[in-house]
Amino acid sequence: MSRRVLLVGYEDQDNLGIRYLSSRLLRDGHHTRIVAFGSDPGVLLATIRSERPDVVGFSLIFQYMVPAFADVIRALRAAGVAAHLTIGGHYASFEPEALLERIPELDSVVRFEGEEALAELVAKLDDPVAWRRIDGIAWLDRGKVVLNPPRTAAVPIDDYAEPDRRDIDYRHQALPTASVLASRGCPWQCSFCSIITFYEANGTKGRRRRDPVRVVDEVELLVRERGARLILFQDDDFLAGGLAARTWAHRVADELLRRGLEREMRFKIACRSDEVREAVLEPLVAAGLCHVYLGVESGDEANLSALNKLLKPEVHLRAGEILRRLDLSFDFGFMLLEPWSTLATARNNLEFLRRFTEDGWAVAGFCRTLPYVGTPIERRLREEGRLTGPALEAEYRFLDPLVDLLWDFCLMAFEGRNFGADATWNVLRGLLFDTHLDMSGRPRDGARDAAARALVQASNGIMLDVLENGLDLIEDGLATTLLDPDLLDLARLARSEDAGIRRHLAALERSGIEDSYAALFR
Ligand code: B12
Repeated sequence: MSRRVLLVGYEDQDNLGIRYLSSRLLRDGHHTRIVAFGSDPGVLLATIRSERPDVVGFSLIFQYMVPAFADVIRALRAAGVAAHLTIGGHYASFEPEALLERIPELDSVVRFEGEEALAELVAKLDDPVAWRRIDGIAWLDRGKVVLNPPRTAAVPIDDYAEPDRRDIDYRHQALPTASVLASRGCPWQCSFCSIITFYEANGTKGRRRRDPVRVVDEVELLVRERGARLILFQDDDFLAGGLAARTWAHRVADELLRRGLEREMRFKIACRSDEVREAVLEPLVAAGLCHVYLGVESGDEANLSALNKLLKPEVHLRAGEILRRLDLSFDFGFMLLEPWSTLATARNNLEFLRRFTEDGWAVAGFCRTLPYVGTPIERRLREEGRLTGPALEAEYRFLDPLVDLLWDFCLMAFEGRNFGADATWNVLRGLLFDTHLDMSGRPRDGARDAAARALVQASNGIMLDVLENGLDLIEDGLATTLLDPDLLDLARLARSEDAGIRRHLAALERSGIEDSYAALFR
């Protein structure tokens, strides 16, 4: 029986989760429609009225969005929507009970990789007994959460049909940008990340790599038939898996070159610093690699150990040098503070950021570690009795109240610079990516690239100087509260300087750096 399924998800970049679900349902002959999640339920309600779906599936990829999803789902029910409402994603997979208790308007939660479970749910929809027996879901039985047995049968990675992109008009994007997944999972066990626990619970521990020829088939279709010019590989770590992974990556590069695609597109990957080597990256650069997202996270040995990154700060510095030598732009994730941080580790991170970004080749920015669900850090903080509140709002204080003061100072001083979708950190990353990109029909403007780098150098310098002065005041006991006049002045200075940077940025931005670009770094 062909069913109508509406899939709703956050979509700054192609939401591959719902697009893989859609292509799986299309294979079974169902009718699917994909819409981006928006916090106004009215828009979705109108779509539901016109689409009349049997099932509405919500993709919750960021846990902080649970309240927004809850409001929309509640409003849909209140408006009389009778479709089966289901949800999936990391938070839903790890916390199905909490989610169903928080949003009892849902009918079910599909846990972990959802393609097969959703296909079975849709197929058995009109048999209320049968669908409630499906493995890998949770549902509400008169207010009581029922967790069905996990789904164990793993789907071979090359059996997944390519994501459904029928509705995406790449050609009208100023820089046509498409996302591709060349593998799923990651072998590394970083304590702040839920990828390994997610795929372990999915019965597919580690990393599964797709056939390189199939990966390039997908890229070729996107470039030559859909007009994509920039490919974002969304693999958590494109080079994870030692020699076998490097050989695999080089086969992807060889296949791109064999088809001459390096002349028509550029691509971005994410990887670790200890995977950055000239001999490993040069073949990828020849095939069109233009940008790397580096999982740096910290420049302090104790922090890196608490984050279980299994590498040293100098490995990051070496990776930065190699990426510069290969003329690759890069951006990186960075946590100034993790739950076991001290003022000394914060100072080491500050000094590391100075060395790593002093030339403005990359934007310095930071956040702090958040105890996301399913992560070893969340578990450890709970065991230490330091995590207060339910997983979703879980909060922790640092071991040293002076580190709490430092973090509160950072929030006050760098609110617009480091935090939020429109943070200067993100916009400057977008700018550097834009100015450094060099491809046929879009040659790099060397002067603009240098100007962008100078602006980033200035912004990095201001942030690090303010942070250093704030740290000095706190460490020397000269500032003991957030209301300390010197801290307030420093924060005011940081914000006014950042406003200055934003004015220069506006002047530099070629009119209308296309949204798709800025979205890259939001
Ligand atoms: C691409 C990506 C982004 C993109 C945005 C993508 C988009 N849609 O616009 C960008 C770069 C913007 C981004 C930013 C951030 N990201 Co991000 N991102 C990812 C990444 C690397 C890939 C997502 C993907 O394509 N996965 C592949 C698909 C196939 O898997 P999937 O999405 O899990 O979907 C499957 C299942 O979950 C399930 N499923 C999912 N949805 C649904 C729905 C239904 C109805 C069903 C039945 C099943 C189902 O079935 C799907 C198919 O198997 C993931 C890591 C990952 N591997 O998933 C992190 C991840 C989602 N990001 C994460 C985070 C924390 C962030 C940031 C907050 C980081 C930061 N500090 O800035 C920001 C937030 C930005 C913001 N706007 O608020 C975390 C979320 C953790 C959490 N518990 O909330 C993840 C899990 C990474 C991690 N290691 O922890 N991100």
